[in-house]
Amino acid sequence: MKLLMTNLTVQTGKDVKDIIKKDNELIKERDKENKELSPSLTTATSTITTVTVTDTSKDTKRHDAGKTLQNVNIPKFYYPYGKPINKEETEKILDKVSKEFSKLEGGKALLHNFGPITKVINLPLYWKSLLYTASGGNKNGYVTFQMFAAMWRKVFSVCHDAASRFVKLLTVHSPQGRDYVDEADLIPLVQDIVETHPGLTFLQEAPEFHSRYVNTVIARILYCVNRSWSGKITVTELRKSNFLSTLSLLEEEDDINQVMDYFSYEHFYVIYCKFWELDKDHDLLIDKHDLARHNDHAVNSRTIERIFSGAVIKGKNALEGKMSYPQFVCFLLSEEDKRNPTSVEYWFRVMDLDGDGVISMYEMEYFYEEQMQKMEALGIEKLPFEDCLCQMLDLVRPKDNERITLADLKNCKMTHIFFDTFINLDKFLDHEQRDPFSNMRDVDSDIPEPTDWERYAAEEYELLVAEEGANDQEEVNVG
Ligand SMILES: [Ca+2]
Ligand SMILES: [Ca+2]
Repeated sequence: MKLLMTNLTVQTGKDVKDIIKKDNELIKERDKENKELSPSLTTATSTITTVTVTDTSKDTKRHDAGKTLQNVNIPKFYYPYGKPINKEETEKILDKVSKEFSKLEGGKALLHNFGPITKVINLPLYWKSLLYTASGGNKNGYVTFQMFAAMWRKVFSVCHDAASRFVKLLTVHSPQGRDYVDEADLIPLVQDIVETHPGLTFLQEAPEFHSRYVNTVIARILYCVNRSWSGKITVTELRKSNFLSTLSLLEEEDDINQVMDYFSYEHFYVIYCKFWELDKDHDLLIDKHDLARHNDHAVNSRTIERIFSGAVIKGKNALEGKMSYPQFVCFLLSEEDKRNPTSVEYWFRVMDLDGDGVISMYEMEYFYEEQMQKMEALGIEKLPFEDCLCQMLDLVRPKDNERITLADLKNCKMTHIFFDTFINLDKFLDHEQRDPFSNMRDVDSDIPEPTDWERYAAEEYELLVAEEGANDQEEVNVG
């Protein structure tokens, strides 16, 4: 079947007609053999229908051929939101769930009873809080089978794939009927993970850390998934991301630190410690002077100014010249992995001073000036701007040599070097001393190499642990 599809795309006119004819006969034959086509076969066959109709819309004769094919009784095959569950199946599922409820005292399920219920309906374990909340558990204090069944029919009869179900479950009680998930919607989900994941049991004794962990995870989710920067995660964004598959992974992986995307406790620990160092008064807000101290003033002051100017961080805090903790999470992720797509956008916003969508020579010079001053102060031989510019144009190879667009930078494999040249002197000098190709990722390798962020987080974690060990030793000695 696959072969046939490939042929169809390269053939035109008469050939297509012939193939359709043959295919038509083939389908009839198969229908005879087996009335119920297997799902994969159905999909493949019907894909041809679509191709035919699109390809021949201008040609009546060929269009007729398409029609002939459509007249064949082909079951619906295209389910952009997943295949709906039929009535019979729904009843079966609800029957199973009902049995689970009947095991409970008074037929009432609390959140901790939702693990088995979630598994009975074949959903990933950590969807349990979603199901509980969507059934009215949070409001009511418990869920009855009737409440669950009402929710099930409301959500699962209209949403048939994981992403749309996820959004619907989180927004089912929203009065306006939203089609996106925001920061606040995700709190109960991550809170439940903190409370019940075996890899976070040690946090039971430190509830004060729960909200910090929850905020970190949610900031990371938005950073990676919410590609539109709107604060509203849509079904499409969710589908394009790896978030739901990562969420399923939590169930199989007891060591949460192995789940590097979003959930790693070690990553959280590093981010939070870095913030704690800067936030001297611990009000969970930092200003530009605090941020400037990050990594021993490695980030240029012009860059810091830009971050606080409203180019990157927005909202009430930003107007008051403050950066919130979730905003710091985005900063650190961007600063430590300048190859991440969100990071590229982050630094592009910083460097595009006039917001015209391109980085001009003037803008590069503005940021490079400060690098030159720093090099002078350190007594390092300076690379003149003209030479630096040549190097950068060579590195990025923009479509237009006069300016650099976001697309140019996204296409470039060494975008991190470009940004560090203007933003971070330490890293710039580091790149200068290294062979620029030495830390390029091996694209052909099967094993995914750690990202710059993962590498940074692992190193920092080691350092922090060693520091803590030394402090403990000191205390023992003093004691
Ligand atoms: Ca503060
Ligand atoms: Ca510009």
